[in-house]
Amino acid sequence: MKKNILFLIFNLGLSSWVLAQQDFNYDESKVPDLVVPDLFVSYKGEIIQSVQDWEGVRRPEVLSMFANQMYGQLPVDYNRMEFQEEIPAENLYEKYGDYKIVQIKVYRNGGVQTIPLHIFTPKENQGPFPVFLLISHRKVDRLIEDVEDQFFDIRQILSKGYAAAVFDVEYVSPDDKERFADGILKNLYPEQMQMENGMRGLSAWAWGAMRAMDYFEQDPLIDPTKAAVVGHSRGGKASLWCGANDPRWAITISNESGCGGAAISRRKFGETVERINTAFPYWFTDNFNEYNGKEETLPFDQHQLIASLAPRAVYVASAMEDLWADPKGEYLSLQLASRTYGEIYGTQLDLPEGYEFEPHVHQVGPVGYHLREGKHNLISEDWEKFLEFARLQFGK
Ligand code: GTR
Repeated sequence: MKKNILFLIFNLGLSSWVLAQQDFNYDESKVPDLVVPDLFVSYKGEIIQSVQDWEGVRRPEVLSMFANQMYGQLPVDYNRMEFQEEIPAENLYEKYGDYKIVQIKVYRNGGVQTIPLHIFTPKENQGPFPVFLLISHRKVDRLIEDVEDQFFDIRQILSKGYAAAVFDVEYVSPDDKERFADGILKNLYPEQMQMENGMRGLSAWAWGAMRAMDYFEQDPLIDPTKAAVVGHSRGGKASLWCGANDPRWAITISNESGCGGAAISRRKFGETVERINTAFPYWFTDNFNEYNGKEETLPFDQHQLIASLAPRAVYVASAMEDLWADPKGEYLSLQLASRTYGEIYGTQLDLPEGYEFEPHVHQVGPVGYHLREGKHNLISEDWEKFLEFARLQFGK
C-alpha cells in the first residue's frame, strides 16, 4: 500500500514535471534569428586577431564576465591540501583494474573539506595512464556497486587503457536547494555566499574537479597531461566551466548539458534562463537572474564558453529525444566556437554548417560532436565515442 502511494506520488511529480516542460518552445520556426555576440570583438570594440589578443584580452574578459554574471567566482586559494589513500575492502572490477579511494582534504582559514575521489587504474600495462574524471551528481557508491552501470562505464574505460575517476558533488556542494552551502561554501569560502557574483553550485563542482587534477598531478600512475573532464547535464555545465578556467585539462566533455551548458541561450529552445534560475536557484550566481526572459541582453552566449577551451580539445554530445537540452543549440554553439581554432590558432576545422536531425558523429581534430538516438542520459555508447575521441587526441 505504502509502495503504491509512493509510486503514485512519484508519477504525479514526474508527470507535472513533463507537463511543465511542455510549456516551452520546441518549434524551430519560433526560434529567434541567431544573432550572438562576436567572438572576436572585445567589450571595448577592439578587433581580436592574434593569439596574443585572444589570450591577453578577449578570453580573460569573457571568462570574467561569465564569472560575474552567470557561474560565480572560482576561488583557487587555500592553505594546504592533503591526500590520504585507502584501499576499499571490495573491488567488483578486480578483473579489469585496481581500485582506491583518495580522501582529498582541503584546508582554508581554519575550515576543512574532505572529498572522496574514487580511482580505478587498468590492470594491463603499466602507468602512467591517461584519465577520465566524471563529475557526478548521481550517488557514486551506487554507480560503483552496479557493475552493469553505464553512466560511469568503468569496465569500458579500463578495458581501453584509461584510468577512471569520479567524485560525488555531494562532498563539494550538495545538489540541493536547501543544502548546497553545506560543503566548501560553508567550510572554506563562506564570504562567497554574501556576494552577488559569488560561487554557487556549478562553480563549486568545477572547483572539485580542479582539486582532483591537483591530485592527479602527483600520482605516478596517472598522466595529468592526458586528462579529460566529463559531466552529464548539470555535470556537463560544470565540466565546461571547469575546462574553460583550468588549462590543465587536455579534453573537456559535455554530455547533454543544454541550457547553461553547451546550448545557445538566445535560442530559447527547451529550457530557458528563467526556468533554470527558478528551478535551480543555487546553481548560478545571483546576478544571472537579471537575464530571466531577457536572453538577448546577456553579454555573452555559450559558444564563447566553448571557444575559451581552444586550442585544447572539446567534445559536445547530444541525444535526439533530449529536446529540453536543445541538441541543435548545442551543436551550433560548438560550430561557432570552432572558428577560434581556425582564425586564432590556425587549425582549420570545417565542421559541417547544416544540422541534420538524425544520428551523426563529427570528430574533426580537437573538436568532436555526436547526436545519438534516445533519451537524456549518459550511456556506454557516449563513452565509446568519448574514448575514440581521446584515442585520436592522445594517439592511444
Ligand atoms: C534538468 C535541468 C537541466 C539538466 C537536467 C539534469 O531538470 O532542467 O538543466 O541539468 O536536469 O541535470 O539532468
